[in-house]
Amino acid sequence: IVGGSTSIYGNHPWQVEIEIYKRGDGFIHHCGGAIISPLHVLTAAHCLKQPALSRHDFRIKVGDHNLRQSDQDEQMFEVENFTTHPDFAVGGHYNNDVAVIKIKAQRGEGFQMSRFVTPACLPTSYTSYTPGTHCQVSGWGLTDADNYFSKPHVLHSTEVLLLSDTKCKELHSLRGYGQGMICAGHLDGGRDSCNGDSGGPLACNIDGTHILMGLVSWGKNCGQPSLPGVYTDIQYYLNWIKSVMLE
Ligand code: 4AZ
Repeated sequence: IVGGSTSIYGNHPWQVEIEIYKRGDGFIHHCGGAIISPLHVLTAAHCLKQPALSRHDFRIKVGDHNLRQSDQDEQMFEVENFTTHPDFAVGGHYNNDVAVIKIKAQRGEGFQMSRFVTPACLPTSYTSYTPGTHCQVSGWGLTDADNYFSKPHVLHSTEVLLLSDTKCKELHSLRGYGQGMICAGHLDGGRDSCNGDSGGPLACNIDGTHILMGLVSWGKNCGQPSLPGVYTDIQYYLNWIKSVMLE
């Protein structure tokens, strides 16, 4: 997250941390995600669908805040299976960048819900997409796009505004912006998601309720003027998400 601040403990209770196993390093931060049920996490397909990766390469943490310590409300799970969208293409533009992870229950139980671990509310087909809506994007991604070492230990968040589909198309015309995507940011730059935030939640204030409208997907650099971040449009994939959750 660039142009944001450290989040207040418990302010993003649907935030998930996805770790990946790296030989020599063990499990390290990989991506964000969002809790959508006691057993399911939503994330970006590009976080999971890479050659030679299986469910054993990932580990899921909820209630996490500081990656360098075991937080009071932290819970860790293995992955039972994950389903990437059938039309997501590795290597191409990030079309259909959505995936559902089912976690492996522990003693028959999934996430223990609390004030600090809470599922996100999904939009419905009636939720109206209004440009200018205030949203929060959160994650452990870079805080400085030009510095690969600017990886925070503590969860960061910032406010971004939903932009109209017309504006997103205009600004990302040649970069593959299209159906199933929304964009959010500030035309004068500054506040944005960045590398390492992928898959994480874009939670928007709609009539006073936080609704998971997007997942961090891609962008051109981070926080640059007229280059808003691009997010997977959750509303567009509702039917697919619900069908996978019923499997
Ligand atoms: C990335 O590399 C990335 N500013 C994620 C989000 C954005 C740019 C890049 C959006 O994962």
